[in-house]
Amino acid sequence: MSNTVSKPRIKVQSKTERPRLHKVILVNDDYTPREFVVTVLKAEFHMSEDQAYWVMMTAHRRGACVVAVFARDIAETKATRATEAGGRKGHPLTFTTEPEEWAELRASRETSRPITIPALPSVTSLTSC
Ligand code: TYC
Repeated sequence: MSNTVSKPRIKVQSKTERPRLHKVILVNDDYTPREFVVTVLKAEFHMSEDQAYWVMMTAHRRGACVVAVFARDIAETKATRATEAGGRKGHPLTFTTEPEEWAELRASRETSRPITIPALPSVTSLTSC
């Protein structure tokens, strides 16, 4: 039998892990009608006509636009639902998701609720814009 006494390895977790926030991104294409994009944004993301129009136009002009920021699961579900809404009508409309570092920082200071940022100027940081 060995005389070696090994210390129990205990990892102390100092704080509760916060779910990573993800951006939902609207991607431009050449085929989906503008009015249809606006309709989907209003239905899936509860935007007003004006908000939806400007998000659609930003994606149209710049290639992509951040629609909103949510916890990862919600972002993925919404992006899938919105993309499928286009697919059902035969449109190539696409919503993607990606991690949002800035929103995580802000949420860690303020609240864990999702932050909706339609047509945020920081969209310029997107590689696709
Ligand atoms: N570019 C499309 C058109 O001219 C409209 C459109 C805008 C499509 C944004 C997708 O994410 C999009 N009909």
